Amino acid sequence: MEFCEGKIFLPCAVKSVTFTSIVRAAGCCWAALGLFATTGTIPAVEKGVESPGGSAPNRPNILLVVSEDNGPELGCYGEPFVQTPVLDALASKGVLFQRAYVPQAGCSQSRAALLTGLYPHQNGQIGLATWKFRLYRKDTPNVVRSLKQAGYRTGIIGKLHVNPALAFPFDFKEIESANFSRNKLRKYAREADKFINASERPFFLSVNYPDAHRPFLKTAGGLPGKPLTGADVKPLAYFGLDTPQLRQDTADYYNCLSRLDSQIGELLTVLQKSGKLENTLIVYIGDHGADMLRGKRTSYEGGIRIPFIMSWADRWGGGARRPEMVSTLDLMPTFLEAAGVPPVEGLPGRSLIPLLDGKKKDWRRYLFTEFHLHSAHNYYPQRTVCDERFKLIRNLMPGKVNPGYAFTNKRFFEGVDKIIAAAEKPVRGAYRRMQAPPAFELYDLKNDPYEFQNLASDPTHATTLARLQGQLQKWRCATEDPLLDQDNVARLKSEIEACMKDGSPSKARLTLTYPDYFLRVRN
Ligand SMILES: [Ca+2]
Repeated sequence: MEFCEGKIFLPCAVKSVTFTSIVRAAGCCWAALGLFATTGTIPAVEKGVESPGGSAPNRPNILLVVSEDNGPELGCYGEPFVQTPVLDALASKGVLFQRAYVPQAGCSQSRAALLTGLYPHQNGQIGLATWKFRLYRKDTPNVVRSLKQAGYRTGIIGKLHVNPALAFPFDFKEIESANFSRNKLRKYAREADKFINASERPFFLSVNYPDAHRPFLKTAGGLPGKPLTGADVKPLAYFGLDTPQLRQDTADYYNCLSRLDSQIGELLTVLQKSGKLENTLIVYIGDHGADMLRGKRTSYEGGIRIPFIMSWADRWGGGARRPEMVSTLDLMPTFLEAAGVPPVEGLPGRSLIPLLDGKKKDWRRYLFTEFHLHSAHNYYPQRTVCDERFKLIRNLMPGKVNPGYAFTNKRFFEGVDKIIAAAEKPVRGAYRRMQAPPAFELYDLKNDPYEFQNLASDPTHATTLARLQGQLQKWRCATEDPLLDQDNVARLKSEIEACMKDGSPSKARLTLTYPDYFLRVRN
């Protein structure tokens, strides 16, 4: 049990104004009512919302483009070998955020967070939907419901990947599979054409592309026309390693990004031809970093850092590059403000509109992320805080082996351990630390952007360490982190271990009751 400002942390007993307490207040009763009780509402989302068909003037359309498993490895972010002319042009007309993050480097976790505006530990989607992880409550406020209630048409093309899907009442749904085989790539733009041109009412459309998820397909649907080979590139810098295979992996990852770029080009052409481009707020993000060494499923920059580009006709832009730390948790407040919809109270994110309009001079000094698990293969909870220069990772099971290390390395990088063993000492140390993390990892992102040197034991950084530890604890208390209770850390571990069969997790055997005890009253 940890302490929050002099009091023992007690889930549900803490009566603050945070959104989580709204969820919990219902959740405490909901424990008696059963999971996902359909009775009752969460008042925050109802207040002040227009009736369907509401007619606030000049409400923009909102187009949210989400790519799969890629960090900011694009031309406009300075990546030298990849070809991404469409996204580079979008950035040159709009705004590019240089330091953008997701709250957790996993697909369902990231997507649920951006749609609800809540951290995974607040909304319950802490692992993959395909492994039974889910929102605590199906009536959790979300951007789809809010915009729909305000009269927006709502559409999604590509996968949602959040449980339960019915929590997100999209009017239009197409290509609901993940489509990792990259079938019918032209269908994305065709379906968007149908939806965008179906009505003059404003729309919210989320288009979710399969690239650059594994497998890294060199070509699909004839794209890219001239694929790169390993001889054309250098490995991603955060590997700290260089082999022909890693160069080939990097080349094929870039080929995925080029294909993605072409598809986004087709989508933007559809929007332009509809005549609605000028009144559409466009946001492009990745759902988390690449499925590479020290990438996806980690709290390193390769996992949590994403590309983030915004464009809204000529309202901002001219290729502005913003240094502020932003999160995909900022999207829901941004979209609601753009649509003239009152904000949902208690959300941790902030609208980007006042910032970009030049009306907001102060911005967050600290940004927070987390990790729980992906599937049942890799439970290793972490909490992270970044400031302008430093980053602190707190590992909540220090001394235990992180199963995520072997999961990634054996699955996709067979034999890489020998390469790591022959690498320079800081690189070897980084991989060893990933495998068996200490309680704290402190990195100087200014001088060590790829996180090879842990400064947590360096006395010259003791003040920074203490400051970030304090900020992290303050945030965990403010957001009512259920893993402040070490019993919850251990109980979820037990549930995960109980599904093991013949040395591997079995989805069929997995029973998850964390939505109950993460919110349970303790007294
Ligand atoms: Ca993903």
